[in-house]
Amino acid sequence: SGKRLRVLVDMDGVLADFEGGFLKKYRARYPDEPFISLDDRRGFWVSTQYGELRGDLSDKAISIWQSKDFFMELEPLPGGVEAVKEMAKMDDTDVFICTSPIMHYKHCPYEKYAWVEKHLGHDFLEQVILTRDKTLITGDLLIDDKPDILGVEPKPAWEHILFTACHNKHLAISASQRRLLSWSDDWRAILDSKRQ
Ligand code: DGP
Repeated sequence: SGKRLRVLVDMDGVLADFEGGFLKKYRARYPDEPFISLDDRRGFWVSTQYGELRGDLSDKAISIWQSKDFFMELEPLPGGVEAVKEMAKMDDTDVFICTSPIMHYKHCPYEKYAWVEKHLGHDFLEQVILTRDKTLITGDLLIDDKPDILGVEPKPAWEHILFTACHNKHLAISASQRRLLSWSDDWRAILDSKRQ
């Protein structure tokens, strides 16, 4: 057996339903404004697409995830919490949650910890990495729904596994890039492919 496997798992769009939670709260707060169905979502940045729909909707979208209880109340995506718990119990495997908090810091960082405590347990707080630059974090795998993960490190240690989300499902990815279609997909085989 070789060295331990280190898996970095993103939170929003991978473990927590950011897109579903956003749309539900946007429609409740702005019932008379147009919205973008999850089927019509394109591009990682929600505010960009809302701004293209109508200029003033970008700020309305931003107001949703800047609100108290937004991150705390996100629903878990199907199978994610269970997969992470199983991963964490595997031999020679370290799993970390690697998530970028929004810069409006009043609620988001606190609520991300609270979400992990609620869904994965207090001890799992040891595994939380909050960073705006994931290229600095070393790992074998980064499971993330953002198509382009860039930062100051030009050659990150991890292989990025693109987790399928409403905003990226139509994207063509390069021949070398791998996807995880959902937590029902074979994440165990992806982990095994990186073991020595
Ligand atoms: P991560 O999933 O770890 O890369 O974090 C990205 C965060 O940004 C996540 O909380 C979702 C959020 N987000 C989504 N769309 C937008 C946007 O248009 N503007 C901003 N500021 N944040 C966004």
